[in-house]
Amino acid sequence: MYKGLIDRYRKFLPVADDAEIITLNEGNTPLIPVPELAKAAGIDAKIYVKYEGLNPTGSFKDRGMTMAVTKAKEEGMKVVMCASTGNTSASAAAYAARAGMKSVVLIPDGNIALGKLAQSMIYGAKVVAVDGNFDDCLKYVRDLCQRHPIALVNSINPYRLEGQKTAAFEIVDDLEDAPDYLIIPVGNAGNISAYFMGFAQYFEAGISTKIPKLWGMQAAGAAPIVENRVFEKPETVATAIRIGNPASWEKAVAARDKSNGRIEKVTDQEILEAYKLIARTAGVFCEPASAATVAGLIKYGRDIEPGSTVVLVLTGNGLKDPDNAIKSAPEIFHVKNDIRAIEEVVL
Ligand code: AN7
Repeated sequence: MYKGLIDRYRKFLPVADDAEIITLNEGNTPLIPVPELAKAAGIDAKIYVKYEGLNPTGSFKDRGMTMAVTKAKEEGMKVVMCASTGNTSASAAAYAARAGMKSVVLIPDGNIALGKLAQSMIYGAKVVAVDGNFDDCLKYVRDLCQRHPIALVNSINPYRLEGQKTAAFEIVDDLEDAPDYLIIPVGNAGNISAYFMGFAQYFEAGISTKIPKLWGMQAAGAAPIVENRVFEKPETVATAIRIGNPASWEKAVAARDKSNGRIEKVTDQEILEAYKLIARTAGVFCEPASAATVAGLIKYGRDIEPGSTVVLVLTGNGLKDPDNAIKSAPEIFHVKNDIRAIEEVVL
């Protein structure tokens, strides 16, 4: 039976032999071929999506959280805390519940997707909605965790990246080598850094023959790395990556440069078009931040060498953000309770 990513990749992870593993059997997510996207982008490439929305709380954050909460528990902590644009808070709340610990989450008031808020609440987190943005929340969390015995579980916690790097392992294990390109959304910039670690470790262990070019995608209204400046007021429909001063900025730049990759921006309009495109052509529903990868493929795909293998990381499930889904596809037919009225709209 599959027992989660710590069990599967233990020899690559800093976990003590006798540690109590806090897991929801995260990881082992499908790599789905999407030839429809090659067609839409007009390129000759084998394209796959790594559908991280199928993790237990619906995002890639669970990979990091199984590690971070396992470690916090081992260290005897009773409370975990994070700042979040939504997914980290949902995951932290779930794994804390699993561990019998408390969780406190700081979120930017009014700027997280509905599903993520619902998750944090039902898993029993103390939800603190701050009149500020993610970057403000992270500043307060750093301060509080320094002054109180609370485990910080944002991705500045190094165990988070250790867990998240396993997604790179899974991709290589599935493809039997690394892809040529990996396209990934960039917010706080932890995940692109984690993928680089994972691909580099497998390459150094001789399991893969190359390290993919990492292409990070930021939203145009929250593109600090692309423009090399802090965004004081980040703004984007992709609230998951509405971050103006990423904590892992330097790590992400190193991942970009060492992999011969790039970090680019895509507009909200491009993100929303891509969000609909992948749902309608491939039958895959992801959240807007994840669709930034699809937008990036459409926008920059002409630079991909013909015959390449490309993986897009779809970091979060579309169900997280029902408001944007409904806004993006507003046509719905309201009819009378009557066969003729129904027949009229059906045909
Ligand atoms: C769906 O939950 O930062 O570049 O607080 O939820 O590693 O930050 C979420 C980030 C991409 C960006 N896609 O990853 C949070 C948070 C989705 C996300 C990202 C996030 P990083």
